[in-house]
Amino acid sequence: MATTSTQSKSASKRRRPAAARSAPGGANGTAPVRAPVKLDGETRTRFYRQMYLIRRFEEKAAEMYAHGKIGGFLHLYIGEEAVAVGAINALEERDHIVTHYRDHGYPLVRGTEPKRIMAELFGRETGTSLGRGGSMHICDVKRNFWGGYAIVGGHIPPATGLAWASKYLKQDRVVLCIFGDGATNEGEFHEAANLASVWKLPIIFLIENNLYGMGTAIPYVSAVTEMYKKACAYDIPAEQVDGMDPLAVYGTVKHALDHCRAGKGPYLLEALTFRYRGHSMADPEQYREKQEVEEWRPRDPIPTFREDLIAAKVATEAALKAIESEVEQCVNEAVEFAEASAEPELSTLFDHLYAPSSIEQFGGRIPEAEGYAEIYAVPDANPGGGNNPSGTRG
Ligand SMILES: Cc1ncc(C[n+]2csc(CCOP(=O)(O)OP(=O)(O)O)c2C)c(N)n1
Ligand SMILES: [Mg+2]
Repeated sequence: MATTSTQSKSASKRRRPAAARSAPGGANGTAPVRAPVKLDGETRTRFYRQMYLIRRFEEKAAEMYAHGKIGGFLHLYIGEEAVAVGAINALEERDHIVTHYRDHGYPLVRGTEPKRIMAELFGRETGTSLGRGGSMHICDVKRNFWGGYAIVGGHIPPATGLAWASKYLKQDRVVLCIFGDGATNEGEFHEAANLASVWKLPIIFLIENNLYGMGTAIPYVSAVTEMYKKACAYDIPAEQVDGMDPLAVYGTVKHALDHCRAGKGPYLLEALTFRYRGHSMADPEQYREKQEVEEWRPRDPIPTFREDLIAAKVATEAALKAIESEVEQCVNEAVEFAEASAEPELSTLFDHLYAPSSIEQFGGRIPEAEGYAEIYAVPDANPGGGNNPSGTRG
């Protein structure tokens, strides 16, 4: 129905796009919705623990941010946990993961120690990036988790390059490249999707459609509001999947992996999900009604999956409570570890900027380090505390 005034048009755009909220469609909207896979009770209970770990880890991180213990940006994944758990459990260890800045959940599922991720958020030398990256740049190369990129869409071309390397070297490794709905409006996405299709690269483009890019609802910035439809421009098969159901995500990613491993080229998935918190800790959420967030509460993947486990007699209430208190302890220990860890020494500021081969090219010296002390005053404390000292937005 046509809108009659600017005001009503704005209001309708703020509401969730009806088309994107309907039942997930199949490959390019034509195939039937994929039936959820059946997994044994132990695996499903493990999925629950992983989702609960992400949730409690991030709730604790938010608390630490409020106390000024974590600086810079902090983008929470609360509400989207089923996507990471379903997708990453479907992968083999040799497969690669490349993602955006909302990145604490993926390494938690991949097996990175929670205390090293928390230490990274605290900017400590025991962190996953030795305290130099912070929240948006968690990485764990040993587990083929390549991070954590802050530039929207910027990681899609390098992820596609990894897929090209895998094909060229005949490694049978698939790349899982994760990004938001907003990133699909960036040129990098289109350029990478095009070449991935032309070269039949083993890459899964996994879009987390949480309805917003920062404070902008999808219809304001995207002519196509159902993300999976963008794949047809590059002849890439695509599906929507319920991103609040880890089993649905798992099954769909497995299917996409089979497609990639068979040499048929890329696959694109759109996980329909929702973030219950603001875009980042600095977001006052003025662009959406509280009611919209409440409407999504019944679909929260954690209590719903918990209820399912009990109803199916996969786990008892007591068993799940035991898991929850073990996770609680694990998160508290992560904070204790981070607090007890040292900040990186100032004298190491220029370490790890270049690969060893590049340093050799510079005659064993780091160019940026030259004359540093004379040019810059050495900061004696963190002036910004837990808030964004640069004043930039992101
Ligand atoms: C190239 C670029 N433009 C703008 C920004 C600022 N920015 C940070 S996150 C974000 C929203 C991205 O939304 P989406 O891709 O949907 O991911 P979500 O945050 O919803 O998970 C924007 C615009 C940026 N980091 N990089
Ligand atoms: Mg988004």
